[in-house]
Amino acid sequence: MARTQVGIVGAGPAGLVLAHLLAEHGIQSVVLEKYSRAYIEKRVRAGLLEHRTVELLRSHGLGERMLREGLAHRGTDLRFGGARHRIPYTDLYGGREMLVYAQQELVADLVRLRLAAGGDIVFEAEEVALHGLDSESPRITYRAAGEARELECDFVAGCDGFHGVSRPSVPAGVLTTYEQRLPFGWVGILAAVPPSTHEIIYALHARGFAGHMLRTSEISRFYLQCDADDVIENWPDDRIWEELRTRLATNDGWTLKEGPIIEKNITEMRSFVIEPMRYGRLYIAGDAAHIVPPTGAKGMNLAISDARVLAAALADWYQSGDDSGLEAYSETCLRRVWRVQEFSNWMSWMIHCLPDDLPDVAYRRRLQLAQLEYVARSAAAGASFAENYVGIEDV
Ligand code: RFL
Repeated sequence: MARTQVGIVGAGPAGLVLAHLLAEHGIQSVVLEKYSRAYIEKRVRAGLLEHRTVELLRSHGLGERMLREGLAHRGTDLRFGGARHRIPYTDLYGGREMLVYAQQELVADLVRLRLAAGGDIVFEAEEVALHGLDSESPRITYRAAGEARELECDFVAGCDGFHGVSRPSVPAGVLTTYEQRLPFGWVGILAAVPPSTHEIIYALHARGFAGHMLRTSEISRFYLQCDADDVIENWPDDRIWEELRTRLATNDGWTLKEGPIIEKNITEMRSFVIEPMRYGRLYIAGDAAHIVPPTGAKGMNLAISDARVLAAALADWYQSGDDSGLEAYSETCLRRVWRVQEFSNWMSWMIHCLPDDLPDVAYRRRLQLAQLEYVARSAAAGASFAENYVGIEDV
């Protein structure tokens, strides 16, 4: 049986950042990833990095390409009632910028750097199963390259996303689950067209939310609010462009650049948290432990934040036997998780068209406008938005 110090399930942002940070402390790990390297390096997801995420990656030598190719961002364009309102979040939050850099590019960088440093990542690891999590030497069984394998560890890090095996490996009754499904979804598209904006657009229109996010100078990302149970077959390309034109329109002559759609899908808007984020020697991080609706662009940032907390706690344990960081892991992470839950929930309700069957919907729509006006016009409200959006430093 093979042995390592920390067995990491999942090569997403949480698992890969954790492997890097542990290696800096001389702690060995093996990362077990269900899919191929080519697949995870092409999987389109997040794109907006908080200032503290960028600083973490940069300060650990993981951000060289990200800093070269990423697009720095200093403000957001909030649209409602046909007017645009710029929220200069960098000015409102101590000069901190955000960076647009696609998640799959970051994953590709983290994989390349890990392998170059001699790190162990097993791709296409199938049938991963966790055993003895309440003992001092948990084991992971899996199949790779056609053979059954077993890995003994001191700790298991469950970084395998929302649909992984780590969370379901915890015995029933240990975890408390909190969840909410929002009554709308997002049609997300990637189009081969230069951006029509320098800054991310969030627009509320009577027909629903529309968002224009950025990727590169040739590729743009757009989102449209749809029904929670809608299917992508209802969204031919013509309808998507028509809705984007209508919902993003302003009364000052702004125009939308259109081009071929290269990818489209529907994302559900879900909030989910488990407590605690640990069981015995299993520590759960990232989407495996919590999900936020994509509105606030927080999921990947939160996943990397968990990895940072876990790496520091494990380093203390290995260096001096101090287990206080590990004992506090769940509580430390959950403080930020709930701050981000509240922000993502607040922003989601502010920027989506409320469904007609919601109780008191007429009243709530008026409140929503009052809220948008306040964020757009008040420096204090703008500063609160900025602190959360750019990434609150201490929670
Ligand atoms: P990941 O990225 O899902 O990685 C988990 C890894 O585990 C593997 N895996 C397994 N491996 C072995 N055995 C198993 N049984 C396994 N099951 C799964 C998976 O293949 C995968 O490689 O989780 P992690 O590391 O926690 O990272 C979380 C982020 O990926 C996620 O929160 C973000 O993508 C969310 N998100 C955004 N986050 C941001 O910070 N900024 C954004 O701008 C942003 N935009 C978004 C988003 C998510 C979106 N979708 C797809 C819901 C936009 C969208 C549309």
